[in-house]
Amino acid sequence: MVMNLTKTLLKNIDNKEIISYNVRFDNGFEVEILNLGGIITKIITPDKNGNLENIVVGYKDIESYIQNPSYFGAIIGRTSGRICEGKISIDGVDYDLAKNYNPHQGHGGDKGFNSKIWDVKILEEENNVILKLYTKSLDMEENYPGNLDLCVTFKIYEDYKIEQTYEAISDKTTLVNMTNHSYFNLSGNIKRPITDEYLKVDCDYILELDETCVPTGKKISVENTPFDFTKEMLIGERIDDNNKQIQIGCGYDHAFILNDTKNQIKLNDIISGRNMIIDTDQDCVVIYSMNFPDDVELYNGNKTQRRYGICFETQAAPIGRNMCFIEDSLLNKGEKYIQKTIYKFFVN
Ligand code: G6D
Repeated sequence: MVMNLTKTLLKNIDNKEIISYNVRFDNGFEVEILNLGGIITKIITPDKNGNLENIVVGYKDIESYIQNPSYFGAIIGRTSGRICEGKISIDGVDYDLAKNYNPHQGHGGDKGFNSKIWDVKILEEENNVILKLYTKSLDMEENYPGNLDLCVTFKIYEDYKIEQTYEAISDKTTLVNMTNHSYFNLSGNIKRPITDEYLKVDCDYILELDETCVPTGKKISVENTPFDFTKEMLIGERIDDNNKQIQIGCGYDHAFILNDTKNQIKLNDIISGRNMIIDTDQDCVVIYSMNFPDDVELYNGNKTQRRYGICFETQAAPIGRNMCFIEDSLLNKGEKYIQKTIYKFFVN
């Protein structure tokens, strides 16, 4: 395996170094990850004509990633998605979490895992490079109980595959529900909207959202709805349908309950010929069609635009009304949280 690994010091903040780790194989496959939030800034793959282009949405500069209002590419935690009114109860003890997604908590609170500077260890194997990211989350950080030891592993294979493993262990029973918040766009260098791309999801139900975008606890069959991707469908086909759940999310911003199969999510861009498959051990994936873009400059010189990226946030069900689904995020004292999600890329 011929590969280049480049570490680059991007900036010093609060006496800590923000460093990018760039892995590039001789076939052109390139992945770049920051120690800040484990942010994926580049996944470069060829299109059907061999053009190497970035298929994740990203900002122009590191200052924008420090703010990262849209969580581009970041590790999300302790929890993903919203927690209804930021209220949880664990072993009979009530906790009030930050309402940074007013009136709810979102993505782990005011300072979630996306804002941490992680320690990084690098290992090289026969056909892959492993980046292991480590950090701690202290007891009552963002008002969650328990001292957490965390490790997120990116195993990057030269045959266009990224295997992510999320691990956590806590000295008290707490909540952990992590994910990655990359925005994918297979057109390459964010050329076209993701409404041009086709999606297939092995999912028969979504979680119903209330008007404030938290789960009600009910499931809705996708049959004959804009959420039915059981057969490949153009993302733009029904994204603006006159459907109550679409109107609540202003597009897709919903937890799709995944069938217990492999390779549950398939994204396909016919014009570039690029394909992506996601295989996860998680029960859900929140699919977010970038309905609320921020106004920050991207690496291609444009401002962030609506529907120019799509997120597949593999996770346990977000915690909704009456703390529904909280049991899916519980991590008992001394037990290990583990999640595996694999991204595979190929050209038709
Ligand atoms: C919006 O509702 C969406 C979230 O799902 C997304 O994660 C965030 O923007 C970046 O709040």
